[in-house]
Amino acid sequence: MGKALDGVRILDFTHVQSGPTCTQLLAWFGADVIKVERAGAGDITREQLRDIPDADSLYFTMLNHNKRSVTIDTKNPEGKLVLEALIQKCDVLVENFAPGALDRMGFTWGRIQELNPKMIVASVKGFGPGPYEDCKVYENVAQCVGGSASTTGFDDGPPVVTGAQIGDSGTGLHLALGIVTALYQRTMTGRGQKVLAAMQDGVLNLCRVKLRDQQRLERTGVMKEYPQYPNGTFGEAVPRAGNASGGGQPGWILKCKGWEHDPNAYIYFITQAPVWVKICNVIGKEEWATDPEYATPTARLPRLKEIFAEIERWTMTKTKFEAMEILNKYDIPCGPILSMKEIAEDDSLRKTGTIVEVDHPVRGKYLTVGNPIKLSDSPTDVTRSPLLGEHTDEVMAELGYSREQIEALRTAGAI
Ligand code: CAO
Repeated sequence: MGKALDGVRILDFTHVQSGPTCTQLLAWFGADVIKVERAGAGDITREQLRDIPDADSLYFTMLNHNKRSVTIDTKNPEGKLVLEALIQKCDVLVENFAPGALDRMGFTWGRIQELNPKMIVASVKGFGPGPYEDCKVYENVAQCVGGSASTTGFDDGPPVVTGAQIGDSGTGLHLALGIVTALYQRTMTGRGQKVLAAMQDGVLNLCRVKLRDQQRLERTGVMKEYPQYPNGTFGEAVPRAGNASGGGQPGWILKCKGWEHDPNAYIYFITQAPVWVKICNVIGKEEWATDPEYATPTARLPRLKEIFAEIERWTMTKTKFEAMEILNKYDIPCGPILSMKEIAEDDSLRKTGTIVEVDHPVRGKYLTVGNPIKLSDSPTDVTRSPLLGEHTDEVMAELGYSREQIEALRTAGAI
């Protein structure tokens, strides 16, 4: 079966995490992704956080599946010519260099358009146009400036960054959508365009509900589903809400059997209004189902701490999996806190291709996260990440270079 993006050629000038997550997705959908790296060095993540000497790190391998790697020194005049040939052959150039780096290399938007007016140039930057547009940005900086850190954690503690890489992988995902959208528009206009995904914007997009709450707070001075209500105080800005649900159905993380020695023996429990009576029955508080102090969502809001404490008395008598099984029978929304170890060993995730085992010639077998987006007519086969420059000769030959020319460029340090 063909792939959704068969025939689309991506000039992948990305490094570290945000850009590579984007181009990996495009590769999984069938695009031919040609990753350009510096000879002898390559993407810096090849050697970051190494767990096996001389093998490409998991950081690199897990972000660069299904791609080809070519080495080009794009500051070498002859290397620049090779890059120009690639620009003419490809549909999309994706980059996440520090602001201005592509221009300094000589590949301005104007120059790229001269070479290929159909080229889509897609960039991840830390910030959009404005006072910080020239700044370099990494994941946690994006989480801090995008509203995530100030709204994550507990009220009595400092701002907290989340383990989910919403700044890098999240922005990569935004950029991928921008690219396929621009490719679609190009089918009608015949023209390329610039696509920009700023990490601050991407994080803020994922923190949309917190900007909602900021405006609710300004209007009413209180948010009744927040743990600060009814006894705490609200300031001028959305406070950190601990484990409270971001939506209209109150939830919290509760201890389960074994919590004293297992840091993940917890369950997320949602007191969804339509199943309130069932919750009361399960935890043995049948009287709450009809008691006007507890029977309606509004009546419960000032009592959430007490209610969750009572539910926790029940969850502590069950393991998180036992609790999940019982609660699901009654359609009570909940979820065990799964450790990475449990996720890695989860058979159902392996069956769906969400967790994939990959074989690598240097590091051997390792686990990765497969394509989280499943297309019924474009299934994903995850193949290993390329070795540095593994496809240089192959791609150069496709560009029309002879064996002798390739060797001469290599001797000149251009590839
Ligand atoms: N040949 C020759 N030179 C090359 C090259 C190649 N194949 N590939 C890259 N280079 C050069 C660049 O041209 C740049 O040179 P100049 O500084 O002289 O212009 C240089 O390598 C370094 O690029 P960089 O500034 O992007 O890299 P850095 O390690 O200093 O910064 C980062 C890294 C991520 C902070 C920065 O790239 C950035 O802010 N990117 C945008 C935001 C982003 O994506 N952040 C998330 C990264 S994932 O956590």
